[in-house]
Amino acid sequence: MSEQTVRSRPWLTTIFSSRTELWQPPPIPFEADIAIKDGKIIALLEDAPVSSADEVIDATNRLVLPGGIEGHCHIAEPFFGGAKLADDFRSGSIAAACGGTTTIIPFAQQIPGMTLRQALDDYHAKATGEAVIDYGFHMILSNPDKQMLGQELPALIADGYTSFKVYMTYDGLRMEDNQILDVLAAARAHGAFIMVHCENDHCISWLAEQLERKGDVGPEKMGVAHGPVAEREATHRAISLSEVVDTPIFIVHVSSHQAMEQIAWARNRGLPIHAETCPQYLFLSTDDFSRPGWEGTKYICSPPPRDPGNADHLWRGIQNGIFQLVSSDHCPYRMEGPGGRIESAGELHFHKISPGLPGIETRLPLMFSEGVMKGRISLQEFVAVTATNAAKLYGLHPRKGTIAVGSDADLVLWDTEREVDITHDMLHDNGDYTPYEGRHCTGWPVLTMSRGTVVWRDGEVLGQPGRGEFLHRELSSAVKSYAG
Ligand code: DUC
Ligand code: ZN
Ligand code: ZN
Repeated sequence: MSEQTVRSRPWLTTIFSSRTELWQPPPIPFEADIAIKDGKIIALLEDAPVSSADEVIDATNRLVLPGGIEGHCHIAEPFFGGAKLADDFRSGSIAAACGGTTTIIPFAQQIPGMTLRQALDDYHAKATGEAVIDYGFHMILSNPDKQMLGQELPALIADGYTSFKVYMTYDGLRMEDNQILDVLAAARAHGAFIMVHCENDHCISWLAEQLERKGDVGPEKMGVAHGPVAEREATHRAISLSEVVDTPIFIVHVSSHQAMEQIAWARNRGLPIHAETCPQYLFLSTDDFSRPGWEGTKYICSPPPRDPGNADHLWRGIQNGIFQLVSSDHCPYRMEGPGGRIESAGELHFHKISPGLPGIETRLPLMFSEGVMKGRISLQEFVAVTATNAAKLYGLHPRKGTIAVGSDADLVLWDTEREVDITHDMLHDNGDYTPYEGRHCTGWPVLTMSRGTVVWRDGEVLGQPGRGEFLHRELSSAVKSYAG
């Protein structure tokens, strides 16, 4: 039994009521002390009796916010192209915690031939004893047969795995429209929330072939083969499939304003379409591909960053509520060494480079600095798109994503005045670069607490591997509210 108080008076503490529903304006920030017992918040007090606490954490001059929830990250997956993913659950969860994130929901990828349960067992074995913060899993579906959709899927939902991802591209993972319809019908029947990677596979492979014939395969051609039209078309198709079945979906990593416009169109028609964008589409652009040699390949992900100017549209999408989340799509590699991107690609060819960028630790600081500090979004919007909405959409609210009595004490203290130039040396993932090298941030998380335990403080990692717990998740708020 332990009792703690985060004493922030007379400084700012942000409280979000556990009754706040998605997209309602969140309450205003106010000052309070936060009393914590056994990892839970037990009181929000004007003046806590600090003498009775085992530990008092001084939050003077700090902003106290709910810990971030990372709803889109790739950790310890077996493959993505030829290179090896750099992070396991220890390094990935430590990097997340150091960047102010207290919950991660990575993907568990079903290798063809495996049952969903076998795939999950595999990921549990990888996470157990390693994760320093709490975690859940979204399951990637690749083989939607009757047995899986009729029996495995409902059993998994009952066990707390309530969100599933399908791909419209990538050999070995891609589903045809009829298969996606089957998945959506099963989701509707059993309450699953389906996340969709929207890119038109045929457009991509056709365009890539044209470029290859001409030998025009530099990193910048990623943006041509995976052009906005391929994303826009697939986004519209996913929306249509959702409409046919009449069930909510979540569109992951929206990169282009063209795809965003499809989502805005759908939402204006009252369709239950939810979506995220990612820092790489807000802070990087096609210009980054023209960096010399292998440098340009550091920005290859799928879908890729778009033209300069596209990001302004996406910011408006965040401001207007078209996007409910900003997630990292953390997919870390090493450039150098065995299993690295250079060795596995063998040549500078946009389609031989394993797609993906690291970003689990920089997501919150970049969004805080460029979003809140530059006045693009309010503090409440920042918390909503990085934590609260993820908790709701992924069935963790009000246990996570809020500072409220009864919620887990997953808190982050921010130094809003800290000036930081990002370098990979200061980060904690197991890759060997950051696409944000040299970028300046104002504001940085200086203490991260997970269920009352400080896991990151003033530059020191304190969380013990294995202390992170698996989270059984409820149905998505999107599914519950749509079912009425
Ligand atoms: N795109 C994905 O869909 N997943 C991982 C990395 C990437 O670039
Ligand atoms: Zn994807
Ligand atoms: Zn991804």
